[in-house]
Amino acid sequence: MLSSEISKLMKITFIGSPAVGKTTMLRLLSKDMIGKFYFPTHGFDLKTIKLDEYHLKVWDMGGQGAYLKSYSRDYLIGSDVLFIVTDSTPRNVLNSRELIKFATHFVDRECPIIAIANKQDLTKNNGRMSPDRVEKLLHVKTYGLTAINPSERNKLLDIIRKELNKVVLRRRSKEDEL
Ligand SMILES: Nc1nc2c(ncn2[C@@H]2O[C@H](COP(=O)(O)OP(=O)(O)OP(=O)(O)O)[C@@H](O)[C@H]2O)c(=O)[nH]1
Ligand SMILES: [Mg+2]
Repeated sequence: MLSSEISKLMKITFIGSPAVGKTTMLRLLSKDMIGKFYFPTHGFDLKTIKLDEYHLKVWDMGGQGAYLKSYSRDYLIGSDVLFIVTDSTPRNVLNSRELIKFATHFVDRECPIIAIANKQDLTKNNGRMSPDRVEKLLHVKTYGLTAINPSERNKLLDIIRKELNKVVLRRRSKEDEL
């Protein structure tokens, strides 16, 4: 396989607390039906998705503690972009902060860690914070999303495309330096 082909095979990883919307994001990407019921992911789910010239392997990790602790290491290794998904409530964002610290031990130094402030359809009365506020608390680039809304598919694709393009550019400029 040519190195240019390898660079188009990308591993995208979603991690986050239970019920924040990781599987819903995966379903949004793969155009599966998005239901309102919550079925916790046991272990992990994996789908391949074609985006422009990229072949994405999207890993969706069950958020319950047992899964996170037992699989994280193998699961996170080799990620090209790591998405920390939060439901945008203060309590969950604090958990996400811990999760970011934990994950940095397992991903490459070059792997971008990006937050998704999901459930932006919820009202502020429900404790939903804006993506800017979440970004200030997490200190990582943060994008807002409403994953249950099928019309947000392009928004999520644009986020992934933008972050992958940055990864590829960084890698190319490193290669040029050699
Ligand atoms: N209001 C609202 N609900 C959402 C949104 N995204 C997901 N949900 C709901 O949140 C619940 C949990 O969604 P999942 O995608 O299964 O959550 P998860 O992060 O995969 O959970 P685990 O597999 O347990 O880690 C479901 O009832 C979804 O319908 C959103 O943007 N807004
Ligand atoms: Mg899930």
